[in-house]
Order: sequence, then C-alpha cells, then structure tokens
Amino acid sequence: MKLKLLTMLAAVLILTGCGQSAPTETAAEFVARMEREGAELSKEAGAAYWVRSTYITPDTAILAAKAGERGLAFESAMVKQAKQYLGTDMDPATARAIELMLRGSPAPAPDDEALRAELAQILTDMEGQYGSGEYCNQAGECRQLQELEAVLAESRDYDELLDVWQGWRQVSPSYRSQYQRFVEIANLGAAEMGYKNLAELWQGGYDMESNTFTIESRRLWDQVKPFYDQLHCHVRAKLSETYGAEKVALDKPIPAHLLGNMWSQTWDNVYDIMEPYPGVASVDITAALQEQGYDEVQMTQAAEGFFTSLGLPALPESFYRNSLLKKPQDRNVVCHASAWDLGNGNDPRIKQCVEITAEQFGTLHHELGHIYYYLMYKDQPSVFKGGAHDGFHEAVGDTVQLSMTPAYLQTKGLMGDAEESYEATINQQMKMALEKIAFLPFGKMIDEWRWQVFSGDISPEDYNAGWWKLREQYQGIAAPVARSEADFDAGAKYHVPGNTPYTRYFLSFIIQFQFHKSLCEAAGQDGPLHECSIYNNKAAGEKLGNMLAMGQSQPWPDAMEAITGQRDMDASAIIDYFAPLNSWLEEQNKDRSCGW
Ligand code: X8Z
Ligand code: ZN
Repeated sequence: MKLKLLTMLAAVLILTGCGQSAPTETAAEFVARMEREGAELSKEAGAAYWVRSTYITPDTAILAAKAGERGLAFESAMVKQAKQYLGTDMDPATARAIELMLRGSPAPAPDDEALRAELAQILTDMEGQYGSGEYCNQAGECRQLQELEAVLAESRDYDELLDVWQGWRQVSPSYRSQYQRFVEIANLGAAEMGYKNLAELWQGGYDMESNTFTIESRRLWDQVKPFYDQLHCHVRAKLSETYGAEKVALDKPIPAHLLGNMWSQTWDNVYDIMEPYPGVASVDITAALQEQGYDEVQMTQAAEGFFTSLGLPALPESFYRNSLLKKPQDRNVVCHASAWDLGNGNDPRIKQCVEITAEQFGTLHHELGHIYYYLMYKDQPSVFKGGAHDGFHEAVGDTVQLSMTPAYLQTKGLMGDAEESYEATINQQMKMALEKIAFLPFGKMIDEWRWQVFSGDISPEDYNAGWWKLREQYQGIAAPVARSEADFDAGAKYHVPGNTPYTRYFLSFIIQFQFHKSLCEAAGQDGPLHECSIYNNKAAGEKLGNMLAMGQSQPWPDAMEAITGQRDMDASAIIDYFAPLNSWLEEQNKDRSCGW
C-alpha cells in the first residue's frame, strides 16, 4: 500500500530544474484526479478510524495512525500542486475546489515523513487515552466518563461533585506534553501552507480573511453577552442559596463543579435548582422515555421521524446495521458522539453510547442532523461535501430540536398536557437558556485558548493558567480547587485531544435560531418563535433540504441567504427567542450586584 502511495505522489509532481514543481495537468484535471484518489484513500482511512474509535487497542492505534499518515501525505502533495493554480484562469467550480483544498485541515503536517508519522501517532494516541480514560477513587472503584458525568448531573453533594470533577481531570495530564508537540508540528504544517500559524489556518475557513473572522465572532459574542450576564447573575444567586455563600460567593466566579456538567458548558441539569415557578408545567422527558421502555434504536428512530416528517428521506437500512448505538461492555470505545460519512455517502453512521435520557435524545437529533447533511449533499463532488461552514453542520440537528416544543412533545406522548401560561413559558425558557445561553461563552473560549496556544500567546508553561484565565473571563466560573501546571484541564474536554475545532459550536448556537426563525416563516407560523414547531411541515423541510444539498459548493453567505434571505450571521434571532426570559431575569436581578 505504501509503495502505491509513493508512486502516486511522485506522479503528482514533476520536478523542474530549480526544484520547483510544475503542474502537468489543467486545474480541472487535477481536481478530478484528486477526487478519485481522495475517495480511495478516505475509504481506507474511514475504515481504520471507525474501527479504532469503536475498538481502542494498541493494534487499532497502529492501523489508524498509518492510515492517518497516508492521508496527511496525500494532503501535503495536493496542497503543493493546488497552490500552483492560484491566479490562473479557472471555471468557478474548479476555482472553488482549489480554494477549499488550500484551506487545509485542522492538523496539517509539514512535508516530512518523520514528522507526519509523529503527528498521526500523537493524534491517534491522545484520542485513545481520552476515550479509555477512567478515574479510580481511593476505595478502588473505577468509573469512566459517562458515569462521572451522571454524578455531575444528579448529585447535589458539594464534596461528591468535587471528587468526580477532580477525578476526571487526572486523565489529561498524561498527554499534556504530546499536545505541546502536536502544536509544534501542526504549526510547521500551517506555516508551509502559507499561514502564520495554526490559529490563522483555523480562522481562515469562513470565506473571509482570518482577522475579519475573529472580529466577526467577537461581534456575535458582544451581541449575546449582556443576556449571558443576566443568566449568570441569577444562577449564581440560586446556587449560593443552595450551597451557602461561603461556597458560592455573590461577587465571585461560580465554582465549576456545581453547574451539572463536567465542563460547565450547559447548565440544564441544574434546572431543578433554577425552576422559576416550581411545579408549573414540569417536563421530564427522561422519565417518559424510560417509563415507555424506549431503547437505543427506538430513540434513534423517533429522532429520524422528525426529519422524515419534513419530507427528508428515510435513513438507509445500513445506518442501523452499521452504527454503534450502545456502549460495548467488553472493550473501550470513544464514547463522545460523532457522525461518519462513510462509503461515499452510501454508508452514513453514528457512534454514540446512547443512554435513555433526554440529553442523549437531544444528541441523537444532533447527530442525525450531520447524517442528513451527508445524505443531502451525497451527489456533490467530495471537495464540496461539507457544511457551508462548520457551524452550519453543527446547527442542523439542533435547529430541528428547537421545534420540539411542549405541544410537539405532547403529541409524541413524551409529556402530559402542555400547560399554557406565562409561568409555563418562563419555566420552559429557563430550561432552554440553561442549555443554549449558558453554552455561548464556553463555545467561544475553547478556541480562544487554542488560538492563543497556536500563536504562542499562551506558552506551554502557561497552558493551565491561560485556560483558567479564559474560563473566568468568558464564563465567570473558577476552578473549585487550586490548579497548577501539572494539570492539563483543557485536555479534559474531548475536542482538545480529539483536535476538533470548537468555534463551530459557538456559531451553531447562534445561527440555529436564525434557521429556526426562517423555517418557521416558511411554515407560515407567525406566533412567538419559542412556540413554533416545523414538525410535519414540508415547505420548511424543502427549504432546509435545498440548503443542505448545496454542501460547501458556494461561500456560506449564499447558503445562509438560501435559508434565511440574509447573508450575515446575527444573534438577534436568539435574543428575540428568549425575550420573555430576558425581561424576567432583569426583574430578578434588579437588586443584585452582577458580574465577577
Ligand atoms: O461534540 C458535540 C457533538 C458532536 S459534533 C456531540 N457537541 C459539543 C460538545 O459536546 O461539546 C454538541 C454540542 C457541543
Ligand atoms: Zn456535531
């Protein structure tokens, strides 16, 4: 296999006298060839990665790293040749393809065999360590991430929460030095591609200059920050009532382990503490799913049912055969949920250790959103298979969930009579805000940290201090116990060892409300946004499906226009959506002193 690859790479380039390579093909021929060869290679890489992620052993590490190495070599050769067509005459589709090739991947390797191998191995290894991580307490009981997360969600015992919060953070220090090495190598790769560093490459994936994008994402954060501050103020006050002012001080950041989530990224698990009007219109979807005996497959089918109600196609039969929906008992897998576009669009799968809970039901919709994107752009050439930008890909399944209103849940038998009152609205909005608004600064700060790490503004000696500075600045939360540079708390979040860029989720949480608003208009609903459901509406489904089918063939503002009629990302839809809660929070906070 290796031999074949090297022959292929040699064929890509003909060396000229001065060591510069000159293309022997037209740009369109080149793009067509990359399409064929890339498809072959991604078949192999897809198979290796899938097996690795669903079967973590030293053997699968070797296979995945080797496949990764070949992928990186292909990418280097492709980029080298693609560069040579810049500024030449090309038809628009070829020009777009060349532009996309030159964007690079989240971990570009330098053109050096040894460094490529090292990079592929580090990436495989870090993800494997995260996936098989466990915390064994002093009594010798060992628990994996999902069990620890369940404690964070359910326990209200300060010390028990602290124990699991700290416990999970004992896994990541072991790959801190690997992460540092990853940064060095990938920065070299980014530099070879013509970027200042990997930060500039990551910021460059949005059809605009890197620095324009950073300004744009800051603009969106500034739009939503006042609302976040209101929510933070109220949540801190309630936690202080629950745990006492000596544990949760009213003028300080919130201790990170009290928010119901391992990373304090969404706070809806502590809704019970926050419920504005106790007992009004309580919804317990977890209980409903469990009482009705849903299993993993039935939950997935229920999520599929939402998409098909919009007129989108049924999932292929292979989806259920090939997906991993249940955590295997006999081996380690990467449980962090993901969607896979295998078999050139014909074999889409998800990998999710489904538990029978409302949260996991939400994640299933999220993952199917990715799958429906794959299905809709299946006939595009592979370079155009991708979200209009990565935030679009993340937003599809979440957009659909915004239509899971109490009225919808009632028709599905997952909720009793939907009560309609001001109190019911505020309760429901609180629950949603604890998920959607609480997330925003987290969605923003993860890459703020990585951008600074890649650019060198945060040096390796300051990884952890830099992390907590941003956690405090953006989220207003603090570590509950002293941290040091022996820790690697950023690495305790999947996307850091998994090297998945995170700004995509920040963007998604904003644009999904824009999508929801426009799809509701297409469905002819003109009531308040939080009451709208596009369930069963074919006009909304068609609008969504048409946008998805564009893939990344056009710059994202075109896709945004296709679905919303506007060309910008904009937070006014999310702010409108939560208008009732925003006023309620302002009233609650009027005599409090907010901020940290
Ligand atoms: O990682 C995910 C998905 C897979 S793309 C499950 N999400 C982010 C996270 O879990 O941190 C979805 C929302 C945020
Ligand atoms: Zn996702």
